[in-house]
Amino acid sequence: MDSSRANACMVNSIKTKMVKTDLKIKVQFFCVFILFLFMTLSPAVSADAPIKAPPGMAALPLNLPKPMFVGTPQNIKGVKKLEKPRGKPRPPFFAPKGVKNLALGKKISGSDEEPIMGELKMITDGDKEAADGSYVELGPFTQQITVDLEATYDIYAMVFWHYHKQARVYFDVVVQVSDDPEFKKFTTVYNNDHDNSAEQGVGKDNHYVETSEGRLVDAKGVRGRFVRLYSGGNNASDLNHYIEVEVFGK
Ligand SMILES: [Ca+2]
Ligand SMILES: [Ca+2]
Repeated sequence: MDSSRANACMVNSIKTKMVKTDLKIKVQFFCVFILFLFMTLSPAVSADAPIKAPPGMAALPLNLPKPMFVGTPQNIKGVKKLEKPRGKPRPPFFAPKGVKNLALGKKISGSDEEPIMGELKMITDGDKEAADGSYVELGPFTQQITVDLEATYDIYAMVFWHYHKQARVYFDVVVQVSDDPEFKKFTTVYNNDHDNSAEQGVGKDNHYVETSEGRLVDAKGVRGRFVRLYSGGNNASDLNHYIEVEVFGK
């Protein structure tokens, strides 16, 4: 082999090496790019993706009060059939588009018209905060309050707050809907009175810990004008409390 051929051979070999190195860099760059894409996109995929509303439905227009405690409360013992706290925000509740809180500003009557603290009208005044001065304290044992919506509506959900300054469980929580103020006929949408001590029938629903999210009950479109809520004391005392009751329908 003469020297010029040897040189040409060497140049070719260097060129091939350069092309290989160039390809290697491109492959490395591509891998880094894919890794970058994966890292930036994967949290959005793994986190709770927003749940899409079914056609014609929308999430309830809820406006929640400030939470007063976080985490799992430890001070509640000996309550049977107690629901485990979710530990994360409640998923959206979908109802037909256009539902609104029909209870806001509506008249309240009940078994204790002269509360120990506060006034019944505070139950539908829109204030849902946990502070002293924002809740109504009713007498001990079984008590009921009734909201008059002033017209008959299709009711899809109720959200109610007994108390949320500290973790509490209220007993004999029964919710009924009726078209007549005497409740001769009614539909029960929630009942956790497992021994019928409130005499509204034996319920199968869970006990639950009150939080700033309130208790949301699916009313499944039941028609009615009057909404009645019973309770029979709580794990801390025999007294009954309400901060707010919302009734969503149209
Ligand atoms: Ca209120
Ligand atoms: Ca009971």
